[in-house]
Amino acid sequence: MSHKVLILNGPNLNLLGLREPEIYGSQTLNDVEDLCKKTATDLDMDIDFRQSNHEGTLVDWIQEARVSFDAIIINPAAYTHTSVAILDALQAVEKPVIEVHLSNIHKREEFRHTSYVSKTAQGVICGLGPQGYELAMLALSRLLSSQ
Ligand code: CA2
Repeated sequence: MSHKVLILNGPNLNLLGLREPEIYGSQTLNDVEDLCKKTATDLDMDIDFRQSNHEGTLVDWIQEARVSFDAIIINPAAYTHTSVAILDALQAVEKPVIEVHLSNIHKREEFRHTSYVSKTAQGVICGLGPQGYELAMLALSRLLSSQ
């Protein structure tokens, strides 16, 4: 049976490809979704790709994963560096989590070097652009198949 993976994107990622291409590249969030859908077909994975600008919505979606998904891939965007609520929700789910960032947060401002989400993530991928989502899906596919 194919594994069900929830892919979540945090605030302002809906602007991807439309602003700041020097940091985040020229691909839009729709392009990233298309890449994930293609990868899901290759891996026989069932994905649900979502974006919200609201912390509470992201928390609600993470809680949904407790019964409806096998794992989560999350780019929490700015909430990475601020949100104990998202960390608590991810810890409560007790499913594998992979954290993804398009940019290399460690090469950027000091405040981006800290991630609350990393405290609960199985793995963290950053700096590889949209390919990071693809690699996270591959890693989860292997992990879930070996469980
Ligand atoms: O590199 C990443 O993926 C980030 O999660 C992106 C966040 C940032 O706050 C994190 O530190 C690193 C920002 C997402 C906002 O994306 C935009 C895209 C285009 C234009 C403006 C914002």
